[in-house]
Amino acid sequence: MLRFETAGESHGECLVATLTGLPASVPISVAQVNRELWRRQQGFGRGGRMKIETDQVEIVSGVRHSITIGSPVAMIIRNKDWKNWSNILPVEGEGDGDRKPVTKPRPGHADLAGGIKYDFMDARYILERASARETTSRVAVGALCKQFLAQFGIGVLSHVVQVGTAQLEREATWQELEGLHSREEVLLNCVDGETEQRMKEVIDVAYRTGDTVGGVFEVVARGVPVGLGSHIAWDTRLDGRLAQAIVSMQAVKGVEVGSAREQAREYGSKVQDTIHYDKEEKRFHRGSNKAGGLEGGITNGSDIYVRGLLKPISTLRRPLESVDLTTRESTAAAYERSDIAVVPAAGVIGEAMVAIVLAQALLEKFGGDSLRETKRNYDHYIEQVRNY
Ligand code: EPS
Repeated sequence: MLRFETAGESHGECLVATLTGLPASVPISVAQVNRELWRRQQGFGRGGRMKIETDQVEIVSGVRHSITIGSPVAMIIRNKDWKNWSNILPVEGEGDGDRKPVTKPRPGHADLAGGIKYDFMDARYILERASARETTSRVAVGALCKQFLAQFGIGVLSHVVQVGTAQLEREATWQELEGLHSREEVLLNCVDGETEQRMKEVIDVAYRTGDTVGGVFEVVARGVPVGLGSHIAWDTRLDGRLAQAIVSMQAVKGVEVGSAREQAREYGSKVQDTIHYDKEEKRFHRGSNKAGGLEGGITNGSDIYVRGLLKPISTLRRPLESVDLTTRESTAAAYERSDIAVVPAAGVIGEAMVAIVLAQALLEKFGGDSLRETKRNYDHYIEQVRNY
């Protein structure tokens, strides 16, 4: 079983992640993890925090001489901002700083529901963990899973298809996504320059008006073999597991597998991917990929397409109406520093989540304590599929 956990708070000492169950001898590059962390920090619409932080991973166990050794991989990413908060959020005692209590919960944030649930009048204790800063840990874990998946020729990439009302009106090619991945400057991670400018304009309006804006990102996984996940039970269906992974992301309110929204409007004859057989090459292929690479909760060998639908983030410079937890009087919701739009970053986090779920599904199917063993099992299965 491949499993991961994260810990850490937005303004605490560091973010932490552990990943247990990667086979031994998977080559690991720390630079590749850092590259993914850098990508998560990019995008027009990010707030002041990203100027403070330069997220860098420290791997403290599980990797030696650039390979996994089978033991849990533990990682730390330090918050540079901690130096400004160590007096405000000390582990023991009161500290000598202002406690900065948050008593004006933001509509749409975890502040109020979390405050009631955990019985705190200070939403600080809730927002510190609810913050999307936690996704730094997820991206670090995803970066390890990507390096594992690469051993099987599987790649996971993303792009932004919508910011507010500005929408990409065409499909992106895999080569275009690779091009985005290697860019040294990220605007909005959209494959079409003109659409990207329109997306930027939508965010400009939000900047000017003290508002925020959401959007849609798409994650594509290529090279995934037929047969991951299973139709046999609700919790083995891989589309369901991917959906859970995507909707677990902060600010994500919806998920789409393949062209689900379009399919809901069409007749059945228009939306299935017809089946064909090439007798020379002795293999099945499809007339289209509207299913997004998944049928019956099983990967079908086509590319996987998953989209995440992000609401606009809930910290607004022009705050909405709320109620003060101490006085119970109407008040404007709390505002500190925040982001305006985070769709490109969410795409990078979505890649990490998809990579984690695929790595789990792959290991469930092929097992193995060492990469050599997993590969042997994988190769035998691929041979069986070829002879089907
Ligand atoms: C951050 C995500 C956002 C940022 C945060 C860093 O968190 P949230 O989901 O709470 O809005 O705003 O930075 C701050 C809270 C801050 O101090 O500026 C991230 O992705 O790293």
